[in-house]
Amino acid sequence: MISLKAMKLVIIIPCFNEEKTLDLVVNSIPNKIEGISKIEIVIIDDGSTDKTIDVAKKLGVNYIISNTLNKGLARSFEIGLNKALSLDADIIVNTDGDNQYPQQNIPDLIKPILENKADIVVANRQTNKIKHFSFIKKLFQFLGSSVVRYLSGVQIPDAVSGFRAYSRDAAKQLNIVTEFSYAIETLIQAGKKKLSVKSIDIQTNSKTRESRLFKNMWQHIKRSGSTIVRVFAMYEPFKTFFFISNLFFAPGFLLGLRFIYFYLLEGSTSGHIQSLILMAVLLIVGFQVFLIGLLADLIANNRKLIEKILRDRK
Ligand SMILES: Nc1nc2c(ncn2[C@@H]2O[C@H](COP(=O)(O)OP(=O)(O)O)[C@@H](O)[C@H]2O)c(=O)[nH]1
Ligand SMILES: [Mg+2]
Repeated sequence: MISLKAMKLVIIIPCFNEEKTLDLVVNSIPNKIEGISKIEIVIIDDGSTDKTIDVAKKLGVNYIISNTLNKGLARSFEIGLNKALSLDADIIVNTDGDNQYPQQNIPDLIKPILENKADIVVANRQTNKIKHFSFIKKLFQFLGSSVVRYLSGVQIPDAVSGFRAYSRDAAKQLNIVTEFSYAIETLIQAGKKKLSVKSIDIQTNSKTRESRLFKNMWQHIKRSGSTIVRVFAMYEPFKTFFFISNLFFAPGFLLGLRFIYFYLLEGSTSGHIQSLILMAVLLIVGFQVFLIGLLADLIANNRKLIEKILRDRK
């Protein structure tokens, strides 16, 4: 959308026990940005047990939403996004409460949206250059981002960076349904909904504390993997089930050919009971999974209609 009116920027900051760093974040947010007439800050306190709320009040941020209990980052992000939309934000920026991201880059982050060249802009942390990331962590960041790029069709280097800007229209189209990685989920949705996603390079601030989302690498990989598979299946149900169906159908089909070969060329019909039973089982299962894929595709069409209603309502 090319807007001729004054643009409003809302910055959302999900915070879970960030009393130590929140002031650094808020105080380094630029007061004035070219092309923006109003900047508002929304803190989503995710059931913090420290003094996060007091710090936020002292800093004089515009809105503080307090979750009555810890709901996790994905829910907190969604709450922030909806609040920003209800505040009539034209552009929404998400940054973290641990001051990992350089707030002075916010003008660069929103520029492609202001110029109508992108719907979503993701800051690339250039993880291969971050000194305090281990080799294994870098490797998995790279592999994870590659898988997300492949499945979403969105060509950006850093798929899990949380420092992002969203246009109002993009924010209205995103629906967070998984619990763990909204970063991956929103990218796959953006790709499937043909939103333009751009990336800009940034340098992260030096580390203020350990990542809490990243406590255990294996758990992280498992959860991210499950998010990727589920969101992909949600947007491409037929492709997903067709793939699974072929895992059964193809070997069944080959077994069938094998039998035909024996029957036609060698004239032997006996002694193939086991392989024929296996063939029948594989073909039946493959066909059933194919039918489930058709069904899932019909259900997905329904979801698309619901998403349209939600988009118009937001
Ligand atoms: N770890 C964690 N972070 C949360 C939660 N809710 C909101 N957040 C915020 O999410 C942001 C990212 O968390 P962080 O632990 O730094 O994860 P990172 O993405 O690995 O850097 C921070 O601003 C947190 O305060 C939660 O339940 N757990
Ligand atoms: Mg962090």
